Amino acid sequence: EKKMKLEAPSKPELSTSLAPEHPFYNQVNEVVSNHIRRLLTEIKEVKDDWVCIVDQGDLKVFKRELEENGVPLDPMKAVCTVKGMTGHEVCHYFWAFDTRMEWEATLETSRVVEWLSDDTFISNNVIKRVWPASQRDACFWSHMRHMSKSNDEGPDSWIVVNYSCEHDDCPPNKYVRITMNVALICETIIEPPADGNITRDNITCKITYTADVNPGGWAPASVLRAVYKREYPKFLRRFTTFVEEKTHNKDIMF
Ligand code: 6CM
Repeated sequence: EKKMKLEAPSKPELSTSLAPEHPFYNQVNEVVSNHIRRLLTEIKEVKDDWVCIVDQGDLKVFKRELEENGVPLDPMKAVCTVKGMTGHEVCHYFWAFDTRMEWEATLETSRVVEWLSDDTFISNNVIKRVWPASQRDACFWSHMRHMSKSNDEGPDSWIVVNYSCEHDDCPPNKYVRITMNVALICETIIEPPADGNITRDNITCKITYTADVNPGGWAPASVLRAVYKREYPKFLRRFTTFVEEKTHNKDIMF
């Protein structure tokens, strides 16, 4: 079974277990491709208008100030480098529903609405209330995949996307519905040891996290921006510490 999984993704259309006739198939592939394209082109672009709001060396958070009819939409981006874990492991835990509440500090509750395939599910997440705004919730699909490589030399990469959607079993009725387009892309860098035996000491993971969140209605910009500045670095620290605890005494999942 393992061997099948390793061989299957050579064709891009086969890199998801979602069936091509599934109603979400085209959207998932399109959104994932856009994230990958955005990441690849941004590397080449000269410094654009991202402003660094947190710099802790191994962890940096950037934003672009954007407002629409008084609603702050600031796109966020964070880069974080962690040792001792692979991109596959980091993506797995960002995607995995059963452990989400162990690291998610901004959620009050989270439930699965529907499994679409073994790499994609829809969940409903109620976000803790932020005073003085009304409480929010979100409904989004979470999808994880291995990124196919253009050459054998480059780092191995994985991606998770959380993208807002609608679902009959998740109507927006109790809370203000936020919408989002979130991606976590991880590259695994291996420094090959002289003896050829790779341990966690030889592994570094480079995480790029992007979040476009629309608070879905009035939200005081100053409060929201303060929440973002505090919560995004906190999330990345807490989440990567969680992955480290989960993986440090387990076999490496490449
Ligand atoms: O990406 C993160 N978590 C994911 C899995 O749960 C998922 C969730 C994203 C939600 C991000 C929105 C948080 C916004 C919180 C404030 C909104 C309240 C408005 C009130 C205004 C005053 O992709 C980690 C998310 C880390 C969040 C900082």
